[in-house]
Amino acid sequence: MKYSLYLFLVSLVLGEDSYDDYREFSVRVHTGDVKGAGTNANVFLTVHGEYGTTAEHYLDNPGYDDFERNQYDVFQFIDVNVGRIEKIRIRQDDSGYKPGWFLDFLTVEVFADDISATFPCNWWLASDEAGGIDRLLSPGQSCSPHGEYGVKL
Ligand SMILES: [Ca+2]
Ligand SMILES: [Ca+2]
Repeated sequence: MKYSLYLFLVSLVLGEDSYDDYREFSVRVHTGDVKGAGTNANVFLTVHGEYGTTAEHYLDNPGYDDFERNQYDVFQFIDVNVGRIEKIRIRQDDSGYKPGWFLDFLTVEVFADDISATFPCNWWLASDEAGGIDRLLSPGQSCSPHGEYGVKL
């Protein structure tokens, strides 16, 4: 697995003590099933947790048309161990044709620590919709201006 190799290389650079401070994050995204939901804009995710914050990660499966209507997409990246997930920043760069994106939900998981956080956005990330293209969300928090959806905090 390429991520195992990556972890190995990280461990060589940082030393064994630091190896344990890195985690593989798995991100599962469902684009909504409404007209125009899909996007070809570039999408970026940052994870904020109890111990710190990841870099901003470009969510892309190369050669694949991500973020299309009613489609599930899965992404993985390695970054620092942030512990319990407290917030995410999700944004798109408004590029491409009809870049508005209807994000149904997004789940971030760290399998190694049995950590999972779901963000039931249920709304547009679009420059012409409430909230715009750049959102900071807590677990269970909807993006919708029409009120909560899913898990109540
Ligand atoms: Ca796309
Ligand atoms: Ca669109």
